[in-house]
Amino acid sequence: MKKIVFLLLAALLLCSALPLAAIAETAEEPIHFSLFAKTEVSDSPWADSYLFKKMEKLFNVKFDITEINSTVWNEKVGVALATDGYPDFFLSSGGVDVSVYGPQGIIIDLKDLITEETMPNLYAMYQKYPVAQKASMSYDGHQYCIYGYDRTNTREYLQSRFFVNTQWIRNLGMEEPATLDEMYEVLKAFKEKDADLNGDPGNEIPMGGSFEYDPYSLLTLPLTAYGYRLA
Ligand SMILES: [Ca+2]
Repeated sequence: MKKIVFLLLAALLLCSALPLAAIAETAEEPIHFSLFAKTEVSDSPWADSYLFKKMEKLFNVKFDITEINSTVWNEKVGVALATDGYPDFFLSSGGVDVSVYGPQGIIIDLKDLITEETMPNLYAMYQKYPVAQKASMSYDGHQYCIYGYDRTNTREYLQSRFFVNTQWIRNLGMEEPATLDEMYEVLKAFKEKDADLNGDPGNEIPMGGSFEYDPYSLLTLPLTAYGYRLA
């Protein structure tokens, strides 16, 4: 039975350069790997991506990519798995039920294959962030996929954010607010005092935004202080 591996894009970057580099030194013709990639209508071709071009050049491999739209992904993958017409890899986020196809032996267990020798970069990442490997483990204790691990602060995902005029704060002899209460006092001072020092205490608008569109809403912004996430 043909064996396949299910993995994510980010994980591809983490795979070891050493074994494949060794291949690149000895093989004249590139080794082909077939790949099903889950796509959205707005996606540009995977084959044109920097990532795949970089890997093909570095490791003398060629990815034969079949792009499958997310709307028909489950159907196409289901048929492929039922007919042995599946590729070497799947590239998607949770698009294949590894808990079903793993125990059947269709998707191979990577746990013992990820070693310091075979995949030093991924191995080192797992040593540093064990949760990254735990998140990729199946309920049966095997690892049928490699999930990416993004440690970006969720606040950095915000589409929009508010800014405060620190010059006005300095003009009023105040400190930059670190709490909602302090924020309230600063905005109140902006409203009541001459923050821009033009002699008119009534021309400042303390805060601007919208009440209609969530990411810019003045109502939801303070909620981020309590963990509410603006997407
Ligand atoms: Ca003023």
